[in-house]
Amino acid sequence: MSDTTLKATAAGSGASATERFLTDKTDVSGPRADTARVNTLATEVITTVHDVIRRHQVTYEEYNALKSWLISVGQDGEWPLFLDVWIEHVLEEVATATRKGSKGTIEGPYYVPSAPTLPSVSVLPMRDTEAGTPLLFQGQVTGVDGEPLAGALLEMWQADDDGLYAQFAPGIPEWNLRGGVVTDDEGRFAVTTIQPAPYQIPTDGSCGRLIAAAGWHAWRPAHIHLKVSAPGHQPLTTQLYFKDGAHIQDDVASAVKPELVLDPRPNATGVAEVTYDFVLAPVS
Ligand code: MBD
Ligand code: FE
Repeated sequence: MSDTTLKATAAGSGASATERFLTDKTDVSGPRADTARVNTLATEVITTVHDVIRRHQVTYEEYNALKSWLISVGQDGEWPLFLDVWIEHVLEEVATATRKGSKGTIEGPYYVPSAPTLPSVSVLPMRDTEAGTPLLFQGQVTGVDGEPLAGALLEMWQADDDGLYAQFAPGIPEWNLRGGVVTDDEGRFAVTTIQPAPYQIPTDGSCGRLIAAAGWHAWRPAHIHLKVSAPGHQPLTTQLYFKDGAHIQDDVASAVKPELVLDPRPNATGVAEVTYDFVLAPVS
């Protein structure tokens, strides 16, 4: 394969994320939102834009720059990225405000369902040459009364040591650093993985252009994504971060919470190890 085929590009990851969303999340046969609700939300969004234009005396030049940028977000396939980076954290806050159990955070654009399932003690699928510091991640899944949840599914996905996700960047095996770990009879799991690298929003696409134009930075702190599910319980979508990691205080996606920060320590064999338990709320 040539260098260009293997290069991660904004348009490449954007196209994959858009395709993923259209496959998993758009149920065209589902119920339509009711007219009153659409009227309320659409009117409020549009009038909020009107207010911004008046308040800041927005010019035609700026209006055309916005038009051109909105068109390019779609062309780059970066709507999933844009929405999950700048909007999803408020959705998550509203959706889980009264939920009991572990705190969660946003899903982001790179979840893929039906990853290979793995036993409770596993190595996350990785290349023989996988770069990065090994990490032993272990814990227990329980309900809110402390009852162990045997056979819970702990889906994990993460970036590699280059900050790239399998299926959204070229040249990485399909299920690399992705898997669904099944908890044992006591709800426990122990997974060997690597510590992911921080993630940079692609600088060569529309989201990158917005970030550069506004003088922001493009970084998410290193994180491991998880979806924890068990029958009779509400699934938990979360991410875990690393204490003192770069951008832990200024995540571009505003998705860090103090409850989600790991502090791995070397174990007797010198491998970084951390224990983190998940508490799932019952279905309401
Ligand atoms: C990511 O890896 C991510 O987790 C989010 C939320 C947005 C962009 C990239
Ligand atoms: Fe991520």
